[in-house]
Amino acid sequence: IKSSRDTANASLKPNDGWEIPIDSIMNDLKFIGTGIEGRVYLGKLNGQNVACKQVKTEAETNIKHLRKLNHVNVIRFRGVSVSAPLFYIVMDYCPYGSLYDVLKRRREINSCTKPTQVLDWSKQISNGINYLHANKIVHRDLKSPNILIAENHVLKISDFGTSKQLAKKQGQIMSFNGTTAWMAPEVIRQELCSEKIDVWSFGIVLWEILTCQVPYQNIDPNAILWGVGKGSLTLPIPSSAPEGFKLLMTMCWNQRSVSRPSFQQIIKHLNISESEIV
Ligand code: ACK
Repeated sequence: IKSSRDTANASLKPNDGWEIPIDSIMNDLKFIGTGIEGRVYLGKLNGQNVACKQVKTEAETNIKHLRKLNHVNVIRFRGVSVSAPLFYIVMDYCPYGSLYDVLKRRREINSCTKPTQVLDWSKQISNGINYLHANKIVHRDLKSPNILIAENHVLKISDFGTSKQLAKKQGQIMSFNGTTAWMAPEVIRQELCSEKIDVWSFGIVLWEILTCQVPYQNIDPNAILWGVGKGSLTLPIPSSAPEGFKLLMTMCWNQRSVSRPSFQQIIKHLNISESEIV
């Protein structure tokens, strides 16, 4: 199992052919916000808007396994800028912020997502993660703040700082990453994990889109860890939701990770559910 961080020292020039001269982005950086991993800036590269995520060490700019990715629902990496003590990962800019922000705005005006949009968004997210899994990448921190919105309501999976490449044979990783409310029970219990941890998190994101609420909002994080880790706590499935979505959430929150659907199966399920919803 190799993560970008593990391989950094093995390569003398980790960013060969992938480096963006820091001067070409530095002149005009505007602060956008701070994520768990670091500050994000809006910059310009050859006249185009780009997002520049500041990371703490050069090792973190070694994102070799992410360079080849090319999918409409996955954020596109443009390169890295390395000029100690400043290190940036440069990617496409998404002007409409995160899915979390959009759902928050809806919550504030007591509005919610229409079923056709729930279907469209959940298909886009599944297509993006399915592509990552086909490339043996587990996201490990799938949640609405890490899903960005580009033009024409195109969703882009982002924040791969914690993603890991699965070992080819075993298909298992140890995962100490994640955000409490979106974490699968086996992550909480610190067991060996597979790509099915992203399926659990997808169920939480589907719930967020459907309800426009924050998952486990009034529950203490330690109580979430305890309850989900023991298998006694899941989110309340709204009774008014279309049956196809209810079933999908139940399947994603199966305690046994092997029994959760793959993203290929999720995409099929969403296609079948379409007739019920549209
Ligand atoms: O919710 P936001 O507006 O969307 O604020 C956070 C902040 O940076 C810290 O993560 C925003 N952000 C991250 N990556 C991008 C990107 N590629 N395009 C636009 N905004 C981004 C994120």
